[in-house]
Amino acid sequence: MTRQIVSVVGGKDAASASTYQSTNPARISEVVASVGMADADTFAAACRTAKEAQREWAKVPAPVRGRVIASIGRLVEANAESLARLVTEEIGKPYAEALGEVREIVDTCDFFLGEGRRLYGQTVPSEMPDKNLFTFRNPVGVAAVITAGNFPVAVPSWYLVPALLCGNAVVWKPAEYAAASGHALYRLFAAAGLPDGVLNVVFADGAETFRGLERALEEGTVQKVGFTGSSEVGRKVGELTGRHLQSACLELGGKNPMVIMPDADLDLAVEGALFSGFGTAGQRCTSLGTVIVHESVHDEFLGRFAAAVREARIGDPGQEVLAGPLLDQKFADRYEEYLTWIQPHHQVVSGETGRITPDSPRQDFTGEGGLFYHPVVVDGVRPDDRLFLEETFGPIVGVTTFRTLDEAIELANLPGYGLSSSIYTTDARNAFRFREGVSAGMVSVNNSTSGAEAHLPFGGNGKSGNGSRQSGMWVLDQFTRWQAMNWDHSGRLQKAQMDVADITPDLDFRLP
Ligand code: UN1
Repeated sequence: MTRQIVSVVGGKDAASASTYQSTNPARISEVVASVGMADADTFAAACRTAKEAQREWAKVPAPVRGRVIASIGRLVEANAESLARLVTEEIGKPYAEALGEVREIVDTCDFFLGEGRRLYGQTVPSEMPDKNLFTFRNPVGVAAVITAGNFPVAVPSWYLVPALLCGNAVVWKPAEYAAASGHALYRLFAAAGLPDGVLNVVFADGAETFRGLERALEEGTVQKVGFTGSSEVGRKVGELTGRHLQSACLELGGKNPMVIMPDADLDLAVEGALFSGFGTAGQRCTSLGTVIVHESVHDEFLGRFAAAVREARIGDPGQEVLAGPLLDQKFADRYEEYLTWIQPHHQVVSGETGRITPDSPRQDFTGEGGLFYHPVVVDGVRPDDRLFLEETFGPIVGVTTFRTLDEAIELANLPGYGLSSSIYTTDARNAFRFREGVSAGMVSVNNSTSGAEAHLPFGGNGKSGNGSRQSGMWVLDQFTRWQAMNWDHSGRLQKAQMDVADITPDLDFRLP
């Protein structure tokens, strides 16, 4: 029987305005969940409910909130297989990767459960006697979190877990095509004992969500927006929040470069390029965009890379495959558009392109009934090609060459994104020069562009984001506001900067 799911606001099922069918991209005729879709009114109402609930939640001592986060981690761990199976079923992520994704939620909980006992403020010396200065981290209030479906449970947890730990309430809008996974995660959070209304999940399309968010911002019920998705929508969210004097936490796309130096271990580089280019069917925001390989090792690298890609298994995500299908029909349609960017001056070195079908099989896999695509490597990409400049979410990797490291860094930065990057080299000087010059928020050395660990700052610059960072202690600045307090117990008005003791130095003093 098909799952029926609807938004949950204040602990209760909310009204739906229409229905969306979330399907299995490996077998598109299979409906994973029938999703009741809410409208802008429900979104705005959820924000009002969250605002009410937040007042009490903020009063719960942070160490106690930390215990709730600990329980969420335990519940996710105890349900890891069923959650991962659902992720595989709903978005076609290979099961091993889906399990890794679930692990990332547990890692996030492990990190933040301790933060409940830390969430440090400071005591700071005053310039006057009998006066004490302090800093406190206050919750921001209500966070509206809008997430993509390529990481339908891990990336949301990067927002939800720290936001809740810090004493905020959350209205979460997952991607429609990953609604069942989102709903399952919501239920695990709720089972940990979060009071009703502290976490709300709203299923709605982009337009209704945007209108609902606009209204909530006008009503003053949202103080922070977290958004993971395309640079295009990120700009709109940034504009909207900017009008309300807020800065959103934006995690956007990437055109992530991999530089291969002449001294690189080429087999290692091939392995890294294969995983970051085609793992998750190239649908991570950290997926490899362009390989920038030194001209002296270009032919050797390309030969080995093309061979590895030709051999890679694409297929049923329940099996041991490098990649399963694309996430959803709309991603398949967009990907087919990216394939039209291949120009006569390019060379496709990976074999077939396009959908895997009985007429265009891959080894013995015919891809019937699913959104399966051949992985594509395009050589001869030039700096003014769309393939070089724009994110191509899906299994396609460009290859270009360079002569000097400075040139490689310039090429790496040229598209104007700045999420992840990688360099393969055996010389520490190259690694550090690359780190210094590259615009990306994340740099890998002898490792792929994807697979960041859950407790390092995650985020990008330029078209990849507005400089906000998620994960680890850095995300605390997204979900708390610093408050400075001074307490004068001298019994008189001591004026800052004016009533300060002066110790007079002899500045003319010189040693003989
Ligand atoms: C994303 O695609 O939005 O670093 C996040 C990685 C993963 C997260 C990707 N840990 O590839």
